[in-house]
Amino acid sequence: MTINRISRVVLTPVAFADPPLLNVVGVHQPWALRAILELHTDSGLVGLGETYADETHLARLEAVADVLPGHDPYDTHGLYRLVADVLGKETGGAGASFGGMLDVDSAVDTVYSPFEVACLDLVAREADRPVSDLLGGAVRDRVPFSGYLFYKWAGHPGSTDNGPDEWGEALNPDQIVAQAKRMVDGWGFGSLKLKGGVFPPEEECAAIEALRTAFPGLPLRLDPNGAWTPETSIRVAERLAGVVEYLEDPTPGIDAMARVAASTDVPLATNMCVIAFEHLAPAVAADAVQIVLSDHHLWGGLRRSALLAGITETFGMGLSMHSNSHLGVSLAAMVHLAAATPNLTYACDTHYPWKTCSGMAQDVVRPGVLDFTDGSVAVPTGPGLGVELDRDLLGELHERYLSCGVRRREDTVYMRSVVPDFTPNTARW
Ligand code: GKR
Ligand code: MG
Repeated sequence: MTINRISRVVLTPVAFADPPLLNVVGVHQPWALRAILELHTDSGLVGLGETYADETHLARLEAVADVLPGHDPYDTHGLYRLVADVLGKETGGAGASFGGMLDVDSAVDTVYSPFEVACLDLVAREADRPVSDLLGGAVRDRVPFSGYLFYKWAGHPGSTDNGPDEWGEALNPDQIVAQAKRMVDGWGFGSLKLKGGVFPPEEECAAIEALRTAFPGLPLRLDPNGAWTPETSIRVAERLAGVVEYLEDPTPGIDAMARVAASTDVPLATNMCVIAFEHLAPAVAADAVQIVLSDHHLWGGLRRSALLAGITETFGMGLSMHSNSHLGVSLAAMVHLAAATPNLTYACDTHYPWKTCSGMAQDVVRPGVLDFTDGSVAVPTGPGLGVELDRDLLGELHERYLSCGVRRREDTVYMRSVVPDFTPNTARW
């Protein structure tokens, strides 16, 4: 049998409009960045990946892209070694800023991830099977997502018309409930997550309680990204016991999370204190978290995320899925992974509904495959990831990248351009 080798690598940074979503470190910039990876083979197949596009990360992706031609897409272990070799001593930090929220020690997993996804896309396309089959097969044919609610300004302060965007302002419980109604009515979400860490915890608890009244049957989550001290977290857990299905990263760090966990029965989830394999042993030993949020962009691709799922199952932990602002190639990969992960029983996060601004092109994949019905996305059954690039859309979003001037995610810098004395709210309350 002839093995298709990678013959050409194309990396395209793109930008899409993003509303002013507030979080613990500041506010989303008007443009969110992503990089779209294409691996072409001798035989004309194209495998796709999607990742962050902060400039340091892009430079690292380019360095791997330069040496990849000739590589066998089946050889993902070899690919991992190759990425580690190329990065060499340059592995400090993720290379993506995560708005300033996360401290990642090594770039190997984040750089490897889109290449691995694109290799699996290639292998699955060649086999004429969906990527989920390479991960053990889909155990569900739809993947449920939760509606991701954000406090937000009415519009971006510097926007040309300076007026509200189509979502409008959400700075109090009533406005959060209105936002949730739009999410539930438009997408059919069957659970809701509120991004907190923006206002004092009493206000955010009031928003959760308002959501509980408005949506009596829906599981709710609150994620302040470590904005609270352990004492405050314990107080919030007492108030929201029986109201939230979990509290996500109430306080920063494994030790502080363990203190909170020891004082409450409310499950604690994280995508901040357990973000790499080396964090699992100390977190388990301290019984710091009951649910880990996986994220294939951060954990080194789909198969390493499946490995994470096995570890959480072994230790009796729950598994959920984290998201950052993303496009359809990432959504397809998330759906295949979630479909093929039996113990991923929580609805996954997604920022996808926020890509609705101003009638502009907002994705790079051809429409029709990844539609939300009843808050869930059908697992694509076509070969590979099941999504195809629309070259016109890709070109348009790349042009926007070139003209928008944003080169890295900087929530705090952007916030300070509006509120000069802003400091991140980490462990503030
Ligand atoms: O998009 O502002 C945001 C979120 O706060 C994101 O950066 C987080 O990584 O969604 C994330 C989370 O669950 O912590
Ligand atoms: Mg989180």
